[in-house]
Amino acid sequence: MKISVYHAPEEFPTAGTFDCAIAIDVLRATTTMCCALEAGADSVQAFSDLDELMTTSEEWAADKRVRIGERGGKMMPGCDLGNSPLEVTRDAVAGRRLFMSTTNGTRALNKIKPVTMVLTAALTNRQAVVDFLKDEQPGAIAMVSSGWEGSYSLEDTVCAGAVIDGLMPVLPKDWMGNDEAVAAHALFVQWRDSLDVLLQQASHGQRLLGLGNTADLEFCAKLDIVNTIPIQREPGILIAHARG
Ligand code: 3SL
Repeated sequence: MKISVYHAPEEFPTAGTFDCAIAIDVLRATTTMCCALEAGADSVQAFSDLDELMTTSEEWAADKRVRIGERGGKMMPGCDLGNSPLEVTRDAVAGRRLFMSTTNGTRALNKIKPVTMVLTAALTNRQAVVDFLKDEQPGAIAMVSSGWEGSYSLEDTVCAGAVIDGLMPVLPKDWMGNDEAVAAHALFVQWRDSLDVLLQQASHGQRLLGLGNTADLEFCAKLDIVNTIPIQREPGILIAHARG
C-alpha cells in the first residue's frame, strides 16, 4: 500500500491512478454518512448541486427519501434534515435513501467518484476503514480531505493520520505517497488523546460551536465507535459495508 493525502478536493490529481480513494469530512458529512448507513439507511446519494438533489429526489416516494442539505453549517430550506450525525436515527432514516448535499463533503465525493474503489472515512468509523483496507490491500490509496472551500482543515487531516496509524503495522517501508501523508500521521500522533480539543480548535469546529452544535462536535471526535463503511456502489451512490 502507498498512501497519499490531499488537503482539499481541488488538490486531487485528475491524472493520478489510484486503486482506492477515500473522502474525509469529519465535520460532518462523512460522520453523518456512516451513522446513517449504520442506522439502516438504504443508501446515500451525494450531490454537489442542491437543485439537482431536489429534482432527482422528487422521483422517490416521500416515505422512501430523506433530503439532507447544508450550506455554511445551516440546514437548507426544503430539506428534511441538516447535516447532523445525531439526527440520522433509525426512526428518521431506516429503509430510506439519503439525498445529500453539503458545502464540502459531497464535493470531495464528486471529485473522486471515477475511482474504482471509493469509500468515506471519519474518526467514528476509522477502525472499520482500516480493517477493510487490510483485507482489500489496494495498491495506491488517495485520502481526500473535504477541507473548507478549497483550503486545509485540521479535522480531516487528523482523520487521514488516524487511518494511516491503524495501518502502520502492515505498511511497507515506502508507504508514503506524498509529504502530506507523513504530516497527517504526525498530527494524529500528537493529538490522539485529545481529538475533542483539536476539533474545538479547528476553524470549522469554531464555526459549528458558534451555531450551537456542541454535541455534534463531541460526537464527531469519537474514535472507532461505528462499524459501517459507506462504499460506492455506482458513481455518486454509497451503500453500507459492515465490518465482519
Ligand atoms: O462542509 C461540509 O460538507 C459539511 O460537512 C459542513 S457542516 O459540518 O455540515 O457544517
